[in-house]
Amino acid sequence: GPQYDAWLGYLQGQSGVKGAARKAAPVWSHNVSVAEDQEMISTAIAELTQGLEKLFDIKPKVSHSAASQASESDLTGQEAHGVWLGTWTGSEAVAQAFSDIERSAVHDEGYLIREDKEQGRLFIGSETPQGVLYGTFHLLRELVLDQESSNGVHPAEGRLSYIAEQPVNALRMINQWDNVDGSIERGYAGKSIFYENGEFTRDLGRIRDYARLLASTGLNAISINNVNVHQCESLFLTERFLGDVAKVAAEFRAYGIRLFLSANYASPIEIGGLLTADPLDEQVREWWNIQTAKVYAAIPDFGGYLIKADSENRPGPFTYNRDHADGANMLAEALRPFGGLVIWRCFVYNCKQDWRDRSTDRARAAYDHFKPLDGRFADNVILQIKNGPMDFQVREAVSPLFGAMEQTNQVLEFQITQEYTGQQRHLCYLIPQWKEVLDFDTFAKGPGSEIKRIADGSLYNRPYSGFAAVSNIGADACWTGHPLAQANLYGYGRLAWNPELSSEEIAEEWVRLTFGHDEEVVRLIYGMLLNSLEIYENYTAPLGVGWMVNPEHHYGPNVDGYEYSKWGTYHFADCDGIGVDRTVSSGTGYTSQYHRENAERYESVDSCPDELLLFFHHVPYTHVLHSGKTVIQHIYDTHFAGAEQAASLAENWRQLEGKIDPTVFDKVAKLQAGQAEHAKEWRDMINTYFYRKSGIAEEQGRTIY
Ligand code: BDP
Repeated sequence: GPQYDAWLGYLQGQSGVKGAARKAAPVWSHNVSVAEDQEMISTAIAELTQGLEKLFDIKPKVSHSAASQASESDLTGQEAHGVWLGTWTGSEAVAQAFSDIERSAVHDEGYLIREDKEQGRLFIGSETPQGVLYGTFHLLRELVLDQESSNGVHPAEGRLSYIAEQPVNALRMINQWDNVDGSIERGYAGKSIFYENGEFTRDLGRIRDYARLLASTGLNAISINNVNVHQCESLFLTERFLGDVAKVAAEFRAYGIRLFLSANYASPIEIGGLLTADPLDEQVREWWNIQTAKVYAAIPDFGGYLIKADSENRPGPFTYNRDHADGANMLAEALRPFGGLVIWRCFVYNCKQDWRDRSTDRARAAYDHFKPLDGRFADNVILQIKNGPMDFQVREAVSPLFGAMEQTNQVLEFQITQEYTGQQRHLCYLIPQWKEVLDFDTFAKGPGSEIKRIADGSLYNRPYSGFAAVSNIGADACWTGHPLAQANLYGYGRLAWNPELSSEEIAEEWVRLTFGHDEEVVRLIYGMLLNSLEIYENYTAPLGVGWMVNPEHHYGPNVDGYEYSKWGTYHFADCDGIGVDRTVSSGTGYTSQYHRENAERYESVDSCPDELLLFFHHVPYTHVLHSGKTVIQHIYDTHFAGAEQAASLAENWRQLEGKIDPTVFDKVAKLQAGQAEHAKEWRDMINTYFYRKSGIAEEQGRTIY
């Protein structure tokens, strides 16, 4: 169906009829020439022919020739129209289509595309087969977008003539939180596509289809099991499952995606029969060396281990009075001979500790744990840091660890799965949130030290860096539960490739690729996406304070759900005021974890931005925001507005009836109606709670309880 193909539907729409392109097929599209016999190049050819066929209803002729033959003489012959694709060393014809200067502008996964309209030729070239594959997906994307020529955004002429692309981030990874029993931690799109009932799936085709989607957005790495690794998944490192893991790795390899595994820190005990997992114990180190060698014997290009240790009841080096560097470096040593990486998560805090004093502010935890270790991690260790210090809230401050560790490799972790942002039942386009994080200036090396420059490794010139994110897909027919939640997966990949893309560009691309070019459809869905984050924020936890969700499953309003628990996620509302005092002068001192410019801005209630006020300060309900409203009136207003806006999202969608695939229409219509209802529940719970706490009436006399 149309939603299964996601953004790779090539305008086939609901009928699945080929050849929906309005423009004639370009002359070059009838022939494809290739000189290399390489798996990813074969993938590129298969994608190209399939895409051209779907879009133009033509069957391109593919000719394979030896590298030496596909040279200038070929190009001057009669059949000189066509696409040539290949690497600089593998295809002379491709290499010759670009100048030395042009070729030297891209490396590794970067690529060049040149369309020679006069001669009817098109070239896709790269240093690597992977680059050729990315170039091919780029070409196909442009061809689909190019079918729309009426507006100025995508001018018909010259759109293709010359393209040079280089990914900004080297590691562009996705994390599955799938368990071998077939469930997915924080999965809102059905069961796992990887596992069923304790075994690997036999449906490798679905995994391959997922690999296509990921590669088409430029992603190049995946970890295939939950960061909370239980004993059954620890066995992935052993003969019991390694053959299965290797088969999955092969599917991803064809699309240039490197496979990683989440590993259990206590594996030497759990599956190795040792009595300790002490990272400095010789036997333990040897166990990891041997086990890792076995993994590489099965999967020579294995990426490495993703580790959650000493966090939320997971084992780790603390048990042995060792620190995270000891733990990570032990694994780094086992992986180094094979070029593997340790990706060590910084989501570390004490989840069994109530609020005692400033030191127990959960927001402080990652920095307090890891900052002192800067410089101690092996060079093939990368720390994976969540975008914020708490946990993927709709609004929170950015993690102060970015910009705090000059001598440590870091990747930025986002959550595509909407754990705290409506669980793929509410519409919440997350790209604008991620953009704010990426554009945040840490001032680590003076102005211009944005998080995107730490994530891409350039600020500190780090050898490894990039993006990771928790996937939002499952066995659901449309992959993502809510069909429009596909935009978050697509956007994540595009942003990981190039963080300079705007939320608007990504949204428009996604809508056009997925739904075609009907201007009414594009305008409506685009608008819905771009407003959705603000709407969601309006009717949920106010002013950056976060949480207020039901414990455990995290769906739906519950203002005090976490208020008296040990998890460290508090709003401190009483009859006088609300918010967490994280200042140095009177609070937890968290603000001091930022560089001076930000520390000062957040420390003072006067300069703290409204949207984060309650993240940093405890204020009376009558405190006046920069907006001119009191905190309490802001809470009332945003919640009334948010519920109305959620209703209008549903209203907007209904206007699309008859204009898009009926199955998709119905599915989203139901979800949006549900969101509108649920938003009212949020509004009423939160407004009533704060009205009762504060006793302050709503200015306009609207009904609160
Ligand atoms: C939280 C989730 C939990 C994850 C944890 C993590 O609630 O299920 O295991 O993050 O990232 O958001 O490790």
